[in-house]
Amino acid sequence: MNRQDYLDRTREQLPLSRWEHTLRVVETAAILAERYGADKEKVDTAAILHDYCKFWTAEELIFAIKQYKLPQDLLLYNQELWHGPVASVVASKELGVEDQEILNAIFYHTTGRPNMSLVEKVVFLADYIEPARKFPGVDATRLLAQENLDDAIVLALKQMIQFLISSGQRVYPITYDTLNSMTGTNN
Ligand code: DGI
Ligand code: FE
Ligand code: FE
Ligand code: FE
Repeated sequence: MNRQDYLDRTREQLPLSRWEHTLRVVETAAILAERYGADKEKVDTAAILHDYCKFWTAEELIFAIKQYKLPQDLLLYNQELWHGPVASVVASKELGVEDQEILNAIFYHTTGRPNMSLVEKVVFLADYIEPARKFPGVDATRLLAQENLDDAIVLALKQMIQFLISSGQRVYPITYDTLNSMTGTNN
């Protein structure tokens, strides 16, 4: 499959508003890739496909998590965490994506993970700061994203975790692990 196939297939999966989000993530990710020297083609493919399964039903996502033997603990956390790992497997099995860095960027786009590659970091941050995102702290994150990729990701993770805690939601451990891995020990 070529780029146009990825775009066409993704558009078929998504309502218009989510498709437009995807296009904004593609654009934002391209700017970050340019700034930080990430592989543009990998970033582009991962950004196009990152929310491929966002509108699958909970039943479909649960079925896929079991069938493909994805981490079963995902099922104990927010449903928002399910679409990335499932999209990564679908990209591999149905869309012919073979590159592990692209597949990881899709898999971990919601949670992040310790030791993300440059491609993963760019997709993670682009998803958080694309121009239509409107939550407290997003502008500060956008500004930092122009200066330092890791600092911007750390701020994004802190804000995400604070939001989850303040709204009474569980935080998936990998999200904490990612923040810890990017924070000094202070001793
Ligand atoms: O799919 P998108 O809306 O574009 O963005 P996303 O895949 O990054 O999903 C973000 C949502 O996931 C956000 O509303 C917070 C929610 N979420 C729930 N539990 C967790 C979580 N995000 C992280 N990073 N970690 C969690 O444990
Ligand atoms: Fe997503
Ligand atoms: Fe995200
Ligand atoms: Fe997204």
